[in-house]
Amino acid sequence: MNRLFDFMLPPEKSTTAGEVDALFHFITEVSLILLLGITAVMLYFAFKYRRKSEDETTPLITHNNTLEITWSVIPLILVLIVFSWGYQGYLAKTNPPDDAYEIRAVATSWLWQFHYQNGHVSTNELHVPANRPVRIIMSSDDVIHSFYVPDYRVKMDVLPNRYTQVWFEATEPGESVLYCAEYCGTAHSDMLADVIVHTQEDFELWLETGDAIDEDLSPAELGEQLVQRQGCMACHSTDGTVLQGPSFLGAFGRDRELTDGTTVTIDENYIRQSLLEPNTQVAAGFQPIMPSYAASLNDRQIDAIIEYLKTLEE
Ligand code: HEC
Ligand SMILES: [Cu+2]
Repeated sequence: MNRLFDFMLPPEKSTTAGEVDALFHFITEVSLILLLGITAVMLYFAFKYRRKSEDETTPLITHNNTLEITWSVIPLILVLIVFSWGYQGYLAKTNPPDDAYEIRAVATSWLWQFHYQNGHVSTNELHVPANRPVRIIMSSDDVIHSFYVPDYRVKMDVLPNRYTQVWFEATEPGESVLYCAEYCGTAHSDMLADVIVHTQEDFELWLETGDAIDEDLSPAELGEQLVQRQGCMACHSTDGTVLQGPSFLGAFGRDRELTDGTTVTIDENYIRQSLLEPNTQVAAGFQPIMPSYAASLNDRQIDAIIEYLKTLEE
C-alpha cells in the first residue's frame, strides 16, 4: 500500500506489520489534518479580528456550549478509535496462534543464541520458516536486552530470571535485521542478528543439516567464518585492538597471565577451555564476561577456530 508516510517506514515483512502501519498512518494523517486546520483557522481569525481602529472595544463572550461540546466530543471519538484499534493490535500481538513454531532465544551481552526444537543452536542468526507463525520464548543471561525486528514491527524486552515472548509470521523468504533495543553496555550497538527466512522445505533442510554447508571449507576458513558469525568480534579483534577481551592477533603460542596469578601458554587446550568454560581461566586485566560456547560449538568447530587463531600471526 502506498501512502503519504511510507518513506518513513521499513518494508512490511510480517503478517501483522500492515495493521501496525495502518494505525500509524491514521494517527499521523489525523494529526496532520488537525495541525493544518487549526493553523489555518488561527491565521484567519488573527487577520479577521485584528484591531482596526483605536477606539474599538471587544465584546465580552463568556462561553459557547455548542463549540465547547464539539471540540470535546470530536477528540474523544478520535482517541477512542485509536484506543480500540491499538488494543486489538495489542491483543493480536500478545497472543501467539496455537500452531506457532517455538524457538528459544537467549540474549547475552552482546549476542543472541537461538535453540531449536531438534537441539540445533545458532548464534546471531535466527532461522525461521516463511508463512508460519513463529513464537520466540526469550530470556537473558545478564542484563535487560530487547528483541526488535523493525521489518516485522515487533519489539519485546528480554529479561533475566523470567521468560518473555514475541511472535510473528514472516510473509516471504529473505533476510531482516534483529536489533537489541535496550542499551546493554559497551557493545550494545553491535548486538545484531540476521533473521533468515526460509521456505518451509529449506527450513526443514537447514534444521537437519545446519552447518553442513561448511563441509568444503578448510578448517582455518571455517574458523574465520565462525568467529565472524558467533559474535566473537563484539569483544575480540584480529588487528591488535583490545576491546572487552584480548585481541586474537599473535595470541597463539604467547604466554598469558591469569587473574589467579598463574601463567599459561595460549595453546589448543587453553583456547578450548576458554570457549567451553571461559570463567575458569580469566586473563589478567579482563572481566569474566565471555559467554560459554559449550552449547553452540561442536568439536569440529572448536578445532576450526583454533586453526584460524593460529593463522593470525603478527
Ligand atoms: C561478551 C564478550 C566476549 C565474546 C562474545 C567472546 N569473548 Fe572471548 N573473551 C572475552 C574476555 C573478556 C576474555 C578475557 C577474560 C577471560 O579469559 O575469560 C576472553 C578470552 C578469550 C580467549 C582467551 C584469549 C587470551 O588471550 O587469553 C579466547 C581464545 C577467546 N576469548 C575466544 C573467543 C571466541 C573464539 C569467541 C567467539 C566464539 C569469543 N571469545 C567470544 C570476551 C568475549
Ligand atoms: Cu542487548
